Amino acid sequence: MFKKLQINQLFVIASLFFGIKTYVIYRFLFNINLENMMQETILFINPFVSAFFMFALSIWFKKKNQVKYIKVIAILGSVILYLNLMFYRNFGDFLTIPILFQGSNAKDLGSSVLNLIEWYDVLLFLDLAAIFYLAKPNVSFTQVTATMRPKRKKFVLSLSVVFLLGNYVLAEIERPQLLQRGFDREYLVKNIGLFNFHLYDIVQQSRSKAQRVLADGNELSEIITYIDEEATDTSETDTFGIAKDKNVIFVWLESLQTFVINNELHGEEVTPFLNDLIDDSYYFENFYHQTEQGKTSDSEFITETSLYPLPSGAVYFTHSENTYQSLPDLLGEAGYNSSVFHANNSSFWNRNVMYDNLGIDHFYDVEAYNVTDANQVGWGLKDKDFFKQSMKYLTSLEEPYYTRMITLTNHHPFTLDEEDATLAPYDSNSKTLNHYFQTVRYLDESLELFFEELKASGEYEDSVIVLMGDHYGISDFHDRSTARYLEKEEITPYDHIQLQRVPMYIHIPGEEGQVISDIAGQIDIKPTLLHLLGIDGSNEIGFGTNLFGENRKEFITLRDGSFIGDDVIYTKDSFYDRSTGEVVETTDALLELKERAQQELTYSDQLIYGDLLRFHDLNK
Ligand code: GP9
Ligand code: MN
Repeated sequence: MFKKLQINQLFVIASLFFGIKTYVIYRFLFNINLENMMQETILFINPFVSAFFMFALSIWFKKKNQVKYIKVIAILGSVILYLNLMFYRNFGDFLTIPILFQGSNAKDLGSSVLNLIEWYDVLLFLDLAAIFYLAKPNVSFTQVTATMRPKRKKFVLSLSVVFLLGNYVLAEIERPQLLQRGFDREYLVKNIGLFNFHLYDIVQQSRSKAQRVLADGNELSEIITYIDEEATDTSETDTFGIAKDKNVIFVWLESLQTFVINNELHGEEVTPFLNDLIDDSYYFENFYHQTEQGKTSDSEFITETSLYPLPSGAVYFTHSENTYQSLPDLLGEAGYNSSVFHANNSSFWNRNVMYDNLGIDHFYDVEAYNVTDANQVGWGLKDKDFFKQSMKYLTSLEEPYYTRMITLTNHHPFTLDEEDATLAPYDSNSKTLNHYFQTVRYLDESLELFFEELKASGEYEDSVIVLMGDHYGISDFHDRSTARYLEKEEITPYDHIQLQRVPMYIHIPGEEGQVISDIAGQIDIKPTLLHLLGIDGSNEIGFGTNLFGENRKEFITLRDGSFIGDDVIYTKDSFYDRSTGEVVETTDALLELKERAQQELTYSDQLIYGDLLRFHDLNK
């Protein structure tokens, strides 16, 4: 009564069934955030594209194994999906290789496994039942035979690869550099699907595991010698311990660059609060960010480890299992309790994993906040609401505490609700730059509000408040408009480096302010904070020096190999006079300085790739 099925039909049917199931799980059982039609579309296409690829491979097997292969893939795929679903129900995140092998999370899961199963989960295996039924040789309407000609086989294979590539191209359009940078497991899953995400994870993890296996502790001694000579400053100054036992409230200023500080737009100050704050803070006017592709997460990494981030990818993703000597760990030993406040998914930049490793005691992520349509814009909760809602947690922290608060509103594309804009936009060709000033002003106002809240709650007096820009907000792409704003003809390579300056404030209530012009960078934060808190960090391996020391290093290296010296700036194969921006002649002394500045990057990379700090720990 029915026409008999053939293998080529079975794999198509299997792909359809399995694709539908996968889509239902992605769309309705995971809580994946979909912001636009493009994301909806990719999420819809991907399950079928992946399933088609997996099942279509069946035609390359020997006749008798083809059906077996289809069954195995269907089972395996279903198990992977279902395990992820259970894990997701508990942790709101996807499985990764380290989690599987590390076992700690899985153990937590073990105890509550029954709670993670729902009655309707049975329906998630319907596709399996159907595939198995259709594949049965005795079922009257089924007879599986392999009759495909080689030409057709190749066609099917090419088709499945083209589908995959198409999916990848769409993902790249939606999220440029998705695979290089990783961003967030949720982004990866929603753009390339769970199965491709697992492959990606396997490749990433094996790469870094291999480098780790090959390393031994021998490389370490040369690095330690270098650090002792170059990056350790044991000079005594009267600032040592001036903030002893105080709380540290460290605010991350999203995308804030120094060029807006003490600057104007339409005759108005862009950042009135931050301008005034200079008067009673240590303000570092030549402070550089040193981040790369890992953006905010890179700035977090540099700050808390005094190591450089990696030349590509986010170290928070690629080396989250390494041994580090982190600031929170060290402060923990000194009796501090540590936390991070940030109203975003905990898996973004793999923070949930990395924070554990860095010894951060508590992460107040998006779940800790009440985010509504009215109080969010752009990337999420508006900064003013973020600070307001954080207060109840902040005031309940056990003292002394070290806490980081990561802002979000001043993030590309710098969108703001009209009612929150208190500065008219700029009027250049760059929409991005035009709106940047408005969100910067909003950030400035949120900080003012936060300081008021801190004072009202009594947290202010016992705390050191640190404010730091995480990285640039305006990229080279907007150079023409930036040049116009800065009243320059063009942005030269020298200007580009100077634009990498970000604001850095250390505000100690009761202390007088001071503007410090010495060159400084994010790499210096860890030793500087330890110094102010009166904690000995001389055994720590790191490339920064205390910003209050006398014998500071003579250069700040940026991640692309450019560096800033006391008198020169090096970038793009040329040296520039630091104060005038004029090209200066290359001398042997300058080349030697360049060698030294860049040597640090190599050492830092070696430490991370080889996970060398695990050996240092043992020697301690
Ligand atoms: C995301 C926020 C912004 O949680 O920190 O990240 P960015 O894109 O600036 O790295
Ligand atoms: Mn950022």
